[in-house]
Amino acid sequence: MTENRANNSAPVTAPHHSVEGFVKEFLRELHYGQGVTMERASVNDQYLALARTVREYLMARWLETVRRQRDAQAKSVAYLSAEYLLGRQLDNALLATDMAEIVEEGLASLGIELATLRDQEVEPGLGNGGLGRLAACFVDSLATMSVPCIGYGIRYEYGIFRQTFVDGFQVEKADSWLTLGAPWEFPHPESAVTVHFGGSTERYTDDDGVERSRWVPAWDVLGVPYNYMVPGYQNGRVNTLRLWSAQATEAFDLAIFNSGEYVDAVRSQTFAENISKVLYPEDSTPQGKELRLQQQYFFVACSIRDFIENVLPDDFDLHRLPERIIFQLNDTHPVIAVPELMRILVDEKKWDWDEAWAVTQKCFAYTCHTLLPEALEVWPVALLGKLLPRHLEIIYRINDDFLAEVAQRYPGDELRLRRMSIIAEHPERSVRMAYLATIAGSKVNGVAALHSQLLRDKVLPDFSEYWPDKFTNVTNGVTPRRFVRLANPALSELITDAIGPGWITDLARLREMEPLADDQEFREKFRAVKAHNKQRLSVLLQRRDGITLPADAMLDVMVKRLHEYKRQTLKVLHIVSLYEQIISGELDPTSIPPRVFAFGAKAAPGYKMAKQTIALINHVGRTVNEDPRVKGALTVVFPPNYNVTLAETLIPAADLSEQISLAGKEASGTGNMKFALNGALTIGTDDGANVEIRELVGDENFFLFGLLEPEVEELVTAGYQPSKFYEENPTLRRAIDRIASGTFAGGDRTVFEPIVSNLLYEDRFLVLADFQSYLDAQARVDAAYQDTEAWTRSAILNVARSGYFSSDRAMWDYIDRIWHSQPLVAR
Ligand code: GL9
Repeated sequence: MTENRANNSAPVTAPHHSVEGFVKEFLRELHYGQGVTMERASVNDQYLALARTVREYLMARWLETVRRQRDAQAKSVAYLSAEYLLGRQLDNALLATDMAEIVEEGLASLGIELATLRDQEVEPGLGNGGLGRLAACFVDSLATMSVPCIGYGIRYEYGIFRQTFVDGFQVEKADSWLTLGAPWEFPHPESAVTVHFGGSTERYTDDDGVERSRWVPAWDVLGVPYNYMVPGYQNGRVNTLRLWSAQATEAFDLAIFNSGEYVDAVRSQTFAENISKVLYPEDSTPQGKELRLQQQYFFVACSIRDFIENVLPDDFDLHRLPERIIFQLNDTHPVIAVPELMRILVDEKKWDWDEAWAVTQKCFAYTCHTLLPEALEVWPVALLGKLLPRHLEIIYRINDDFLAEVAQRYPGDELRLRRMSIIAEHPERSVRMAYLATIAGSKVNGVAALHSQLLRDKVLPDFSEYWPDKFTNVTNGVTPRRFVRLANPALSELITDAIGPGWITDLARLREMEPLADDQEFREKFRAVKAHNKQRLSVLLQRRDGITLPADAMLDVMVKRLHEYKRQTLKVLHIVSLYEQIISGELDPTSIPPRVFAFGAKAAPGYKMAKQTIALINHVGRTVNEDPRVKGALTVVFPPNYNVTLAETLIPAADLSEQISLAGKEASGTGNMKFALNGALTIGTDDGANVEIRELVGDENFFLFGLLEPEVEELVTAGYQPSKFYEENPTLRRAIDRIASGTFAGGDRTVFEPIVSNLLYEDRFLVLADFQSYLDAQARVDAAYQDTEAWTRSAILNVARSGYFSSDRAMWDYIDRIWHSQPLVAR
């Protein structure tokens, strides 16, 4: 029947690629889609009509991509990620279709400004930070490289919270990103998938007389797929991102409603819909929340079912599954997919255990994104057994088989067995998801060279000894489309004028700019670009937050989640120390280049120390900005609600990028890459991808400071005493005393007392140990910035030598080292 339909269907074509073609389609969308006339259309009507029009230009490519992928029977990547921090869609779609100029002109002819409509879009913030943004960069790259990929995730009704400040303290507001319409999504309720939960397992004898286990679940929900286009850059490809929304199987109990119990009538609906209601705003440390485990199982169960039943052909022999799919596990969040696939093969398809395990092992690969032990997800056995009893049985069996193998290789090594068991016994019997992923995955990778090394040596040493070849590295990358071409049009034009447009899809070609660092005229143009971007930021901050940026100051930026290991506190101590020196008359404020310190950071709502730090930054900022003695030498700005959209204007304006985590704690970082690519110099520790950035851009174009990872280890083992550093360093002591004195809290000494005593008596992340080294490096920054030509030269070299950090390169590395899949066209 489908064949018949296919034969009779008319080809899908895009509207004409011209101003007239666009205007006609836009008006049609406004009239027939939005149901308004031009005269009556609100900005939102216009935006929605525009989005739908641009969508039409992508539709033929999308349908064609899906068809070709089906026909080619190529191997696909299924990226399983609980987060996709997508950012706004309109500009990216305009770039992919090369429609920006046509649209701008077409709208202008109707008296509409494209920029106004652009600002109407609420970004889908379906992620917390680096990990979610990385997933968005990866799917962008795969589409641009014509590699078959489906991104699977959750369609959270509320994404990452909107941050506001009340008296300098963070207050969270719900992110209702869907309320004004969601023109980029395509719901498919007819393709909903049922997902089961709870209940128990039972033994039974099947028709062939074989003893088997099966799951008798207690309740279920529906997973409704919402498809999103992932357009490749001007290559005619559009991949799919499929996000799942939870719905009740029986939404509404009419009998209960009719008896007047209105709340009870929708109870099961509310319960089910809660599963995809909201993104967990946690940074790294998981909270043992049942709902979170429900979310994880919900989306992977939907995704595996979808791939097997809807993407693969009907008669597909699942023994060949590894030829068609690799499920990439983005951190441990989707790892419950492993026992789920086993359950399908063993319980539903009635395969032998060993047969199923052989296939399953080839279908998964695992990326670890952390080094913090507290961030490695574990699920209490009691919780897992209650929610997913059959999966728990399967995990036990995987563990038993694995430990039997280990025991054979290391006879009598009881301790090793206990160390390597998927089941931890203390402090509570629980399932270590990273171990399960490592055992099941064909490959395990870290996200920067140093991180992968530490992963092998420190986090999973027994496993890397057991399977040395299983471990590999893929250094992260960022998409040059969004973070250079779209975010920095002025720089893009300068680069394209110099070396042609090839860099947009082959970022290593930025190297061709290297000689231009020595070209005086080019340097002037490069500075003009920076100045332009600062001006653009200044306009945005004024309009967005009423923040006034001083002109002609160095822009020093620290944007990332607020976390102790990232050490925003070190940055604050630097500012306070300068302030202290100025007001005591030691430092002439006119002797240093004026600086703007810009922060952007959200704190997990339950993370007290992080929230205090936000307040401290805001309060220090207020004091410093208002003090006439500072003479404008220091300005602190902290626009609330840092997100992808703000990053796109902030990063291109930056002179200095702060990447100051304690060595050995930041797995990679990706903001660091975005800054370097946009011509900021980095002040940073020897941590994460900073190591590789410094190697590539050259020592002389990077401000390194701080302890190295082995030195951190050494100091901690020897018994680190932060108070010693406080006592022995008067500059440090005065900065801390200044905070303790209450100066920044209207004289109240209690407000920031927890931060002060944490620094003095605990300081888990060695802020005080690295303080002097950081100050020295900042003095080198000041000196370097005074030599404008040399600074510009370094900035240009940062751009020219950072092409390696394209997510396209990262994707080629995954293909070569992990997936062994191929693009549909030759490289
Ligand atoms: C993270 C790491 O902390 C970062 O160093 C890394 O760059 C990214 C992407 O690999 O992954 N892991 C993690 O849990 N987060 C990261 O940013 N946190 C958030 O996404 C909030």
